[in-house]
Amino acid sequence: MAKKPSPSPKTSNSKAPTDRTSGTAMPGESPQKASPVPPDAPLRDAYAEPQGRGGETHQTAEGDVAVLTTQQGVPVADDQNTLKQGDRGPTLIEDFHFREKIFHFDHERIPERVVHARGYGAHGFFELTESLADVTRADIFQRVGERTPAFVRFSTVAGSKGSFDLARDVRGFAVKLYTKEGNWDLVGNNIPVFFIQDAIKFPDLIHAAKPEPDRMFPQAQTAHDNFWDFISLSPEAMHMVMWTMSDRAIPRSYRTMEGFGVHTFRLVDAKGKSTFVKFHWKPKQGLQSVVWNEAVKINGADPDFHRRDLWDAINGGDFPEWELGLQLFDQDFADKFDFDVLDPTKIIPEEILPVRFVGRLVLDRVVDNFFAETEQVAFCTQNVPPGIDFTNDPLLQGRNFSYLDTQLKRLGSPNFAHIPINAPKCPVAHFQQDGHMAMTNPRGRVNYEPNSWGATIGGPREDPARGFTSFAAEPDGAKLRLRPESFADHYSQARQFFISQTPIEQKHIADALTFELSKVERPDIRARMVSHLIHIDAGLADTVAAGLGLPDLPAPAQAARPPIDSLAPSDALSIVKNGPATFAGRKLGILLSDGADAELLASLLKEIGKVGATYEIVAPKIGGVTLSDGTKIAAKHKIDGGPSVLFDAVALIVSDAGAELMAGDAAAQDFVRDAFAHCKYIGLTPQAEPIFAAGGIADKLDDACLPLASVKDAAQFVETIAALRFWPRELEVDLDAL
Ligand code: HDD
Repeated sequence: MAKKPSPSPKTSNSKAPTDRTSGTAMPGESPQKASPVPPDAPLRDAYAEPQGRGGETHQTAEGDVAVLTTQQGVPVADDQNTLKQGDRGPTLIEDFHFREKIFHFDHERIPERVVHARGYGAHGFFELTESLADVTRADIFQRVGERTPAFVRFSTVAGSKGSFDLARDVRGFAVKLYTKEGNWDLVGNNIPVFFIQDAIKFPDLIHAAKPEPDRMFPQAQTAHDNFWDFISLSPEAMHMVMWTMSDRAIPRSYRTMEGFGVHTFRLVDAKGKSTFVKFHWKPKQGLQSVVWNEAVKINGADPDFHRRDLWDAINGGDFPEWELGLQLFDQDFADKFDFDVLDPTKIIPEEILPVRFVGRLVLDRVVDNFFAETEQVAFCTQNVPPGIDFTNDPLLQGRNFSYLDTQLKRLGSPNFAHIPINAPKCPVAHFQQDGHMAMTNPRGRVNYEPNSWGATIGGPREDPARGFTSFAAEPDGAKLRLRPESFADHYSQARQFFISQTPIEQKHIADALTFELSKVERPDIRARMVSHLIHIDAGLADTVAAGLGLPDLPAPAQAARPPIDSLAPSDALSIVKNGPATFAGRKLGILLSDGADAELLASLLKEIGKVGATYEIVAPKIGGVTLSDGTKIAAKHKIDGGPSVLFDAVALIVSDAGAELMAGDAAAQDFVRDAFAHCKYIGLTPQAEPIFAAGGIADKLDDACLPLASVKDAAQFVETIAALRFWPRELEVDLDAL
């Protein structure tokens, strides 16, 4: 808005400023406040209380209400107006309260994480269910039943802090365990392998995946030239690409994904004997993902879908839980295994080496403050307690170097371990001191060792028995800059992953590759990618090539080592084969109209409650509906705010009149069409038929469109929807044509 030259303070009261004379609200101001201003009223008369403080925006401390103070503890009298010379300024730099408030605001942001910027955390505990005293001295694994406090942060990798939750991406699964012998950070992902074998390639991988540097798009997605250029030039990435193009990269919830430590680590016992270990987190909730078309729509309907899901589940007392599983093996197994156990692009199939379950991780408390906890939490792969140790996996070795640097950059001080979320919950005693924001400098006269000040004031001492000792690994050979020959097979396990999927999961992988590569502008990059797929599965390569409209199938990429095509499929790699057994923890969307059958609704809600699931009511108006028995029920969503993509299954309980009204509503049509296209189970009263007819699917209803004709049907419906999706629909119906 144009400003007139400022009148002198002396004349300022005689005439209201131009901005204030219209009687309409200025931006950020409520119309009610601005409307009483007569055209030429002096500012103070119009806006101030008799005391001249600025009207009803002041809320003063009375009774038990705390007094607002500055950071120095000085009580504040007026937080609405800066200190001015006269009514209309200028503002005085003497106003220390204003200066401090704005200064602090100006510094509220810290650098977002260079990767995994968008994340969400929660507190909980780890409980040991089986002692590992025979293989490790790690304190956390000694006493069955003992609980160790935990903080977990889930994340996407590529998107910025403000990006949407359902990007096609790897999910971070970082666990901080506050053990009695120091913090253990297991900084893993929901995918057990990584794109690259050596940490020196990490900056290139991430540069290629993030938005392209000149245009700064696309945000939070790998569907662009740079990513596929890099990937198609890095055959080692092929195994992980199979995972990221699968539905694993669009999980339904953080609660329904697995976590993996990825690398081979070591457990070390009191005598220094080492056992190799791979860590797994298996969700009690079962595995579940969404489909791509649904993910795209969820991002619009609720960009915070995963955050809200975790928040609601924990606050609703439905605490997510994972079992900690270990694959333990010795050097002999490592020597005989088909691949190098130090290669982070390889798994050890569970069928070859079963997972031993030794504990559970439960998340039972949301954070008090997102910034203080989720944003400031600092994970470092090198945080391990005695009894847990590293291997020479070159990716892990590089990570151990990187994370500490990152935390200094992000949190701005070497004292980031003093921040409560990062501070160990066991005693800490050392001579490190000072630096920015030091909170817990050592006390006393002595700040060095060795010293001769004696036990009382001399400070902490080393403990060769309790202290961390590294496993005494023998050096492997000469100093070289090369990739071992044993890391050279890039396709065999990619193929194994693909053939372990159900047909519908294989179709989703082919669809995802076709979609992503169709966003790549350069045809040579598309073709180069297909040249790798030929080694993974000929049918997959053909489907993607046809989907992209490649004129010819390219020649196969040159393989550093001929792929093994005899690896057996592994059921553990499929999501569909590892889904839940009940609808527990899932959400039913119930679309209601006025006149909906009250009895039927009551019995459906009862059944939903019985299995430990939740529901949300969707209705034409947010005020809710009046049911057949005259009772009113509030809605959680208006139809266009509660599309069916937000739910695991849907039910439509409507009256004839209600259905007729909804049939003409595009949002209601989308509600049923999307639920159908995403292979969801749908419960419907006979009256709902016109909505399906308007959505163009009345003649396609199948075995997963279940009648809700009477109260008796409710129990059967809730039992059936435990299957979550009716996949045959996608193989039988051309859902793209809907
Ligand atoms: Fe990393 C963050 C997981 C390789 C360098 N990484 C970060 C987070 C997760 C992972 C879950 C987020 C932690 C949080 O929630 O705060 N990273 C992995 C996995 C990898 C991996 C499973 C391979 C197996 N990372 C990796 C390499 C490097 C990094 C090879 C560098 C050499 N990662 C970082 C980082 C980040 C990070 C730059 C960014 C923010 C942070 O550390 O705290 O240091």
